[in-house]
Amino acid sequence: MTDLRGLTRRRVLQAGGTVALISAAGCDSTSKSAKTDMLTSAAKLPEPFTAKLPIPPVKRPSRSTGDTDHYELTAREASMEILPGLRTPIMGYDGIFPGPTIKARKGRRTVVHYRNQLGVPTVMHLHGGHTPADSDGFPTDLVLPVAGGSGYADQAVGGTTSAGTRDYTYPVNQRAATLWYHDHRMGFTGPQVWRGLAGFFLITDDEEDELPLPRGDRDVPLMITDRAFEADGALRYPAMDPHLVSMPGIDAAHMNGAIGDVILVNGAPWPQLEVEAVRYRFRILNASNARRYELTLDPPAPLTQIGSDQGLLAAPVEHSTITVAPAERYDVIVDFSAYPSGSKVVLKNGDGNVMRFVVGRAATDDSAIPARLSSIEPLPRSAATTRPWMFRQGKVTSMGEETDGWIINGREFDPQRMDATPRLGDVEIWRFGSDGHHPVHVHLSPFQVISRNGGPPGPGDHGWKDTVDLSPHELVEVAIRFDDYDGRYLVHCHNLEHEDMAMMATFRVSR
Ligand SMILES: [Cu+2]
Repeated sequence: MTDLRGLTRRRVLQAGGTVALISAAGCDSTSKSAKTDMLTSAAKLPEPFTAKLPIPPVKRPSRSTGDTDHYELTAREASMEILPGLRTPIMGYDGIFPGPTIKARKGRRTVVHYRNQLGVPTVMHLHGGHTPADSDGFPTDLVLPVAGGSGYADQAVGGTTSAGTRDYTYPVNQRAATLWYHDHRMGFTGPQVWRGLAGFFLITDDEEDELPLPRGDRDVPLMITDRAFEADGALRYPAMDPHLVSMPGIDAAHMNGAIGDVILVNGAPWPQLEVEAVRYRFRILNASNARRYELTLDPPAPLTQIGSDQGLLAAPVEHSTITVAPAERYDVIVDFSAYPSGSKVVLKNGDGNVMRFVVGRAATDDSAIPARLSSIEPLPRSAATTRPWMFRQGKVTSMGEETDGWIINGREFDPQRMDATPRLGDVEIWRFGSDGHHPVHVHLSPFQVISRNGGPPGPGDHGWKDTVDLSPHELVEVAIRFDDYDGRYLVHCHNLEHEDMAMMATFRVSR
């Protein structure tokens, strides 16, 4: 990784506090095999299904003009009760986790006037947004802390700095979809999202409004994350630099990704939701740093998928299990009228719990799942340009020294290097290969999966996607069109610990 602030490892060691972590991890050149030990909590954990499912508040615009909605959003420190009787310090958009939900309408511009009241640089990225480059949140386009941020200016390698505030402009010229916004600071995205910097950004449009899908209280966003907690309620994350000042990364034992032993939905541990015996729409987002989920209902019922990362599918797809990799979204309908009143239905992750639904009385339900949801224009399956992107473990440079990390096409992230230069308006075929589990995310443009390991796309590959899950030694081909905006964007692994240890690459769309 590019040196941050020119600090050497020795100077960080002299700074104290992080010595044990570094000597136990960063200097351990024998750790050939990347493994992830689950982070276990020291805090007393609640019984499952004792918390009520929170619904993140919907943010109100500070003002709306003819075609634009303006929002004021502040990242700041706060504390919240996640585990009963304990306070957890967080970094939160508007001081809450998840951050407030922003609801946007296709065709109406959204401007977020963002303010960074934290003590460290941040970068806001709208995941899944079709966004001009200067508002996309490139990892070194840093929003410095409002107070005393100048010391971080030299971390903006190949990027820009904003002193305390920055306006992000989203044209929202895209179809209805479940997007989310989160931090994207180079080298520190993992710990800063872990501490709470993530929220929903929901786009609606006329096409979706015309469908008889469940709405109102029966349209429920579910942000699933895993975390671990110290005895005092603080979040446990073994960052190389616990103050997130200069040395990026996580200790070597967790370089495969931070996995916690507590599953949170909308910020609450294994919560419960009382539902009526009708159809519900759940917008499932895996906002975890590294954990993938195998979701089923117990007792069994179908999870009828109506949408993916980038909105409605052409037609519904019934699943008994869905595999959701980090940053992926699954929009599903569950019909609770299939269960007797009083049933307790658990959303399981393999053998583990995620949350529980308690089915109440029958109620009027005028919703339906149309056989045809949307029309999806297929992108051409052949294109002039095919690009390979190989994701694997490899040596990277951190603070001037070689260490284990994650690389793409044999190289670590360099924000000043262009790794690909697609032409505006072109369709290209991108071929993603992997040595392990890597959820691959492309900024700017949605894509269509056209093959998996030479065969047809997988059960989770339908529709327009922006993140695709690769299992070990897989090869996935996608077709992608670079529309509307030129400039510099990212392709990267959305396992946040991989991302922080250099598994990103840059492409520039040119006219
Ligand atoms: Cu990865």
